[in-house]
Amino acid sequence: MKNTFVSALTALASSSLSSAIPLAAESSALAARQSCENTATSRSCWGDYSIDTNYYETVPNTGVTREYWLSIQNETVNADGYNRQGLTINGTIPGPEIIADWGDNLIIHVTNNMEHNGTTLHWHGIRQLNSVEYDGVPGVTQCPIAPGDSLSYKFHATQYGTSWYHSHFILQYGDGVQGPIIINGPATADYDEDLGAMFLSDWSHIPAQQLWDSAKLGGPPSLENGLINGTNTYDCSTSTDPNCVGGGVKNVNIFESGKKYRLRLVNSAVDGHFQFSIDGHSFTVIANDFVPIVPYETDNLSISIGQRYDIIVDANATVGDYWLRAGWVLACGQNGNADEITAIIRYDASSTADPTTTSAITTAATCGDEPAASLVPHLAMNVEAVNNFQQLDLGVSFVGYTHWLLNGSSLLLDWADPTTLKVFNNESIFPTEYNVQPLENTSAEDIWTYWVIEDDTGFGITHPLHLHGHDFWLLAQDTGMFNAATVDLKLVNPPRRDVASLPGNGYIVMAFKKDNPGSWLMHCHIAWHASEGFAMQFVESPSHIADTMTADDVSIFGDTCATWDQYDPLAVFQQDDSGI
Ligand SMILES: *[C@@H]1O[C@H](CO)[C@@H](O)[C@H](O)[C@H]1NC(C)=O
Ligand SMILES: *[C@@H]1O[C@H](CO)[C@@H](O)[C@H](O)[C@H]1NC(C)=O
Ligand SMILES: *[C@@H]1O[C@H](CO)[C@@H](O)[C@H](O)[C@H]1NC(C)=O
Ligand SMILES: *[C@@H]1O[C@H](CO)[C@@H](O)[C@H](O)[C@H]1NC(C)=O
Ligand SMILES: *[C@@H]1O[C@H](CO)[C@@H](O)[C@H](O)[C@H]1NC(C)=O
Ligand SMILES: *[C@@H]1O[C@H](CO)[C@@H](O)[C@H](O)[C@H]1NC(C)=O
Ligand SMILES: *[C@@H]1O[C@H](CO)[C@@H](O)[C@H](O)[C@H]1NC(C)=O
Ligand SMILES: *[C@@H]1O[C@H](CO)[C@@H](O)[C@H](O)[C@H]1NC(C)=O
Ligand SMILES: *[C@@H]1O[C@H](CO)[C@@H](O)[C@H](O)[C@H]1NC(C)=O
Ligand SMILES: [Cu+2]
Repeated sequence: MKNTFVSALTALASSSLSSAIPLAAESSALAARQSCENTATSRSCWGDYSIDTNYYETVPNTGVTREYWLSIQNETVNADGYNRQGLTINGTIPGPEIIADWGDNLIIHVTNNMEHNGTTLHWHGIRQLNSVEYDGVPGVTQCPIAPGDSLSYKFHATQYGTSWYHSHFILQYGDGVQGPIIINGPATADYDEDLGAMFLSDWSHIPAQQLWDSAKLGGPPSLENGLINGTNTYDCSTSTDPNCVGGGVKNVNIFESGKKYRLRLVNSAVDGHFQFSIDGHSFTVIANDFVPIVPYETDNLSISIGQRYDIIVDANATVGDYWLRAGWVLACGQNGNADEITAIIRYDASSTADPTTTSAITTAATCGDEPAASLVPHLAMNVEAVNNFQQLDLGVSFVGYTHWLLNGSSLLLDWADPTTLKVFNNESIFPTEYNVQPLENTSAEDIWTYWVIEDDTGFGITHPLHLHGHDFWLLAQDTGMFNAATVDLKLVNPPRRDVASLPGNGYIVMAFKKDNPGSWLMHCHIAWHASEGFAMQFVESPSHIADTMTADDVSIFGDTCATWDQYDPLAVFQQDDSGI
């Protein structure tokens, strides 16, 4: 296998690929627009661009390159007063904030400083337009980064807003390999201050990887706690466990009366579905995932794993201390500290009092997403009438352990032979367990593709589905069986995003544009389910993938595989999950 890919890569590298496909840059129409500065009272502005710019076609070219160095390491962590072995990025959970402006180039140098695991980083929601080799999925877009090796991920920030990066290798993100990525850009409503990303997650006292052997035999395990931006308290007062040392703290943010604060919410859990709220405050929602939306007001927000919501909170309550809640929705899973996954908002920085709990909202009884009617993209885009649905039914089988099936097949990848490499080798028939759906456009007009995912398991579990490489248009999302004759499709400016929930015993209909050559994963973002094979990949315009890579990209890709191949035979631990 090694020989084949080396020759394939040599062939590619020498085929005079001098430059990648250029990104859409300034259009002359926009040059005519009057430049307008982004300030607290003009957040829709962005220089020569604005909130009205069609960011799928037009992206600023700032010429700025932002470089970051990240180290993935294995160490004892204490997020909530309990000592355990964890995996961090530069020593923290969440990892360092990666921040850039819309249109910047990013170069992120990732070093695997773990002793016994490969790794990758996936930039969740980033389209990776014409840069599939930096999407960070082992066995799909790259070989894993071997212990001691480094990989420099390079991509252009074609979108703006809030997201997270995380390992896509086994269950590593559940053990801490996750961090915020923020791309500054215009917004659909004004605010004074940006408080940055706020991660909502669940947290285990036993490493997720140690739970895997039992977790895979049944439903997701109940983890001990949840964290807000990497921190929480945990009651060790009656514990005799020597690792329960106590001293965990709540995340605290200070509000100044009269100001408006932007918060960037990210659900980075392995199993948790959150209903976010702040006692005594309503707030305005301005973006879902990387898509700015028409602002709407609410006092609670349902956030599925992988989803992001940007909100603006008006500091207009009576001066005091308030709980901010990542309300655990019990209908979707269990947690040992479900009622106390909280943070604190204070109007007086010197206060140390615990908030009173009088104004808590009632926790939702169901796991669904925000209603589609609330999620109206600001940049309105319609979908062409549907002419051809393709359907994938979700099933389950128990062969040794739980395997989720899409159209009868559970994902199983060979890390050393990623899909992209197979494409370079001109293979057009993929192993069944790679769960490949080919996507080709026959003409420039043949751009849309339509997919139905239907839950036929009878389990009634809601699954957050995440698509790589694209935003999708959410045409329908309902319980019951899909029926093409009767389904009520929303074709006029439907919600557009990169994660949506497949309702238990229901279906989802999505459309997206075949405009990005690559191998793109679609998977359930419940980490246990992804490890249990609930995933497939679209291999889109494979004959154009090589055109998107420079000779440099090709040789970097080859180096990562070559180093992994040298490591693999010595691996202490063998692959024991789907690979993602
Ligand atoms: C794949 O096909 C292309 C175009 O036909 C050719 O140039 C290239 O050498 C082939 N690569 C391999 C590894 O066979
Ligand atoms: C992460 O740690 C490395 C050293 O391991 C350091 O060079 C780098 O600056 C750190 N990165 C950030 C973003 O703090
Ligand atoms: C982390 O360190 C522990 C303790 O030394 C070790 O057992 C484990 O294999 C290490 N994990 C990785 C991923 O290197
Ligand atoms: C990763 O490391 C953990 C120990 O931390 C081990 O249990 C697991 O089997 C390793 N997995 C792989 C695929 O290396
Ligand atoms: C959360 O942590 C990140 C660093 O990972 C920091 O940039 C951000 O400001 C914090 N957000 C809040 C709301 O505390
Ligand atoms: C605070 O602001 C929200 C808008 O975010 C508004 O709905 C609410 O009525 C205001 N509350 C008070 C007490 O002014
Ligand atoms: C949550 O917000 C929605 C509106 O977005 C509202 O209809 C519902 O009553 C709220 N739920 C609770 C428990 O407050
Ligand atoms: C599902 O599997 C069947 C039988 O293997 C096959 O005929 C069909 O094309 C598959 N459907 C899709 C959308 O891949
Ligand atoms: C497929 O669509 C792209 C636009 O995304 C276009 O450039 C390309 O020519 C189309 N392919 C064919 C075969 O028409
Ligand atoms: Cu799932």
